Amino acid sequence: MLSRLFLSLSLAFAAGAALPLPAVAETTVDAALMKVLDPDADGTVDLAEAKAAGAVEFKKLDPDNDGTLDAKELAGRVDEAELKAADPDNDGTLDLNEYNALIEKRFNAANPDNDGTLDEAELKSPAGQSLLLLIH
Ligand SMILES: [Ca+2]
Ligand SMILES: [Ca+2]
Ligand SMILES: [Ca+2]
Repeated sequence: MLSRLFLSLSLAFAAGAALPLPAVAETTVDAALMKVLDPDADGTVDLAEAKAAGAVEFKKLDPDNDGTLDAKELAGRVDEAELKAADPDNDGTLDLNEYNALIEKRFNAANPDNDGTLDEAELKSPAGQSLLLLIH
């Protein structure tokens, strides 16, 4: 009886894993998202598009409008070690230039074929999801 239950549970898990449902914290990469991130509608996101979207996101994350993002404002998107690495002037916050450099770093990590653009599959990869945290 127990093993039967276990078997049906395993089957349910296997079926669930086959569905193209994203995990909870992931950004869904769909037509609506691409419309925002891909204004030239060529089906991919290039670095300029990523930075443009990042500038919009930066503004959203900076409600006190002081031009920098601190650890609190970056919570859930940039962890402490990454913030340190992305903060060469060591003031504990990221300005837009530092934020852009971090976008570029994550963009390159998400672009293993090095073709200058991210397609939907690359945006869905873990590295792509990490970039989306900064630009959407
Ligand atoms: Ca594009
Ligand atoms: Ca800084
Ligand atoms: Ca690519």
